[in-house]
Amino acid sequence: MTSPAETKPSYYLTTSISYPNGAPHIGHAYETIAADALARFKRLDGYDVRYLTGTDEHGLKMQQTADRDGIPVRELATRNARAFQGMNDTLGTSYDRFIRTTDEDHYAAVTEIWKRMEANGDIYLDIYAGWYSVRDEAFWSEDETEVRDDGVRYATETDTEVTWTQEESYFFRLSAYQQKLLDLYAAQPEFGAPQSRFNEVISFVQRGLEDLSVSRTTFDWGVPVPGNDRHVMYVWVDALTNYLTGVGFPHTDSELFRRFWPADVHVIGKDISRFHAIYWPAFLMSAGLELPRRVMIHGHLHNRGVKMSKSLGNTVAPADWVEQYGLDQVRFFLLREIPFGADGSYSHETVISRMNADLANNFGNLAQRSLSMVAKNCDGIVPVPGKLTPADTGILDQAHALLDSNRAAYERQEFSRALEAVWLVLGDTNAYFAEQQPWVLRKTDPERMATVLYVTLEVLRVVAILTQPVMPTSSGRILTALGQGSRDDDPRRSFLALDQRIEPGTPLPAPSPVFPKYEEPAES
Ligand code: ME8
Repeated sequence: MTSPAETKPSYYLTTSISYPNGAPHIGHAYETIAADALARFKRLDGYDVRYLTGTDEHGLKMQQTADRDGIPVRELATRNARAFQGMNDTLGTSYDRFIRTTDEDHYAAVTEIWKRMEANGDIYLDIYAGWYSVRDEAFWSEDETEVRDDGVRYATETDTEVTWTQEESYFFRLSAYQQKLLDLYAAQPEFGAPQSRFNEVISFVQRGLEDLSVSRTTFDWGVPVPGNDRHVMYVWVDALTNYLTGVGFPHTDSELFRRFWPADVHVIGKDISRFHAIYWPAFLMSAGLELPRRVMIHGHLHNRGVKMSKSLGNTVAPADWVEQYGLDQVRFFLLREIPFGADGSYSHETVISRMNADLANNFGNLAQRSLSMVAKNCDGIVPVPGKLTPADTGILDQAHALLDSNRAAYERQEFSRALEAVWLVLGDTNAYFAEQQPWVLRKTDPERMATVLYVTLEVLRVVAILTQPVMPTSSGRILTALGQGSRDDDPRRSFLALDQRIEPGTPLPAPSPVFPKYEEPAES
């Protein structure tokens, strides 16, 4: 017998895995919320979704933080991995596995990919000498570094200190993959996105690729190289392979692997695009594995336009924001305010402006006004509409066209566009409501009032269904207020509910506001 999951198309998405060398900040939350919204959208749209997130626990940076704090590195990793799990709980994310690179099955996966790359002739032993940045966990060539006024040499691109490092190292023959990667980019123009960030990757590859140092001997906090445990693997070989571990690799004949590999999308930040769009496909080609379909590169968040840093004290803890503004408000703000591929800025003012204008006024107020009128004037039951006018059908058609435009936007991870389209319809519905004046019709033409209220409730239903991926709780509450969800076709489970319309005669609970206006706390 086939289970329902097997009849659905599969969809596998991942976030990057964060370094647990400190507490999560709002930038981490941003990536997580975006991936979660995508996972939820795809589930509602009928996919069997697997959503992976986790922590990247090995490497020199972790070791050095632990040494500085005077605690064993494993303890540091566990403590902060919990903090990242806690962030996911706070954000209400729907991941299927939280992977830690210290998990036992991950060692097996990393060992196997290494062996496959070695068997393919792509790994050799040599001496490495170069400028190493601990912060970036990467070597930079001389011309990618510069000595600044303080006499210290920095990696130009990342502003991190580099030191001259010389050691025996295994190398991956990345140079052999230049043409294969360019062929991949040409054959799969959607492999990297957005285009501007993908173009940077392509021109980097066009300039030529050097072989990559993929092992270290100066510390041992990592996965040992098979057959030579004086070396641990370069943390990026280890980290990237988490995406395979998450679907059961090395068990390539397992249900899980066959169902979900290759990944549909890796959601990552702009600083790690090279690792994902160059090294990762090269490793996979070498190991004879299929390539992910897409790498979606998001921008970074800045606090009032200023890069966040611990030393400036301008980082934001996700839990603080959730407490101050509310979870769905934070999720909505981040995805609506900033086009996903672009860098973006946030401030208290921009958050409350979105909360008050978009959520409280355009959505919450329309729901509260129309539902209160139904409670007062229609016995709390969805009214029977009369003959529809062009104004009615116009607004209903707009609302029902949103599924297609949202699908297209989510397919390209353009969350702000999806939400913008929904809010355009909400804006038009507010204008429709104001023009039709149902509170006047109540006396002059009650049947027409019933139709206007019916149309408004139906638009609200569509909007609530489509905004669930971003605001699961609040949109769910609007659906409850609209009497949705007691039947088999619960719109909380499937977009199929969009094929129908709200049913006249549905009893509605007494309405209560869902999106409060943000009020500044009184000064004490
Ligand atoms: O890079 N705004 O981990 P990480 C938005 N372990 N996103 C931000 C951000 C900001 N201000 N700051 C960081 C790593 N990020 C590796 C990944 S994947 C196999 C290994 C994003 O903890 C950053 O771009 O430094 C990355 O996508 C994620 O947070 C984790 O960063």
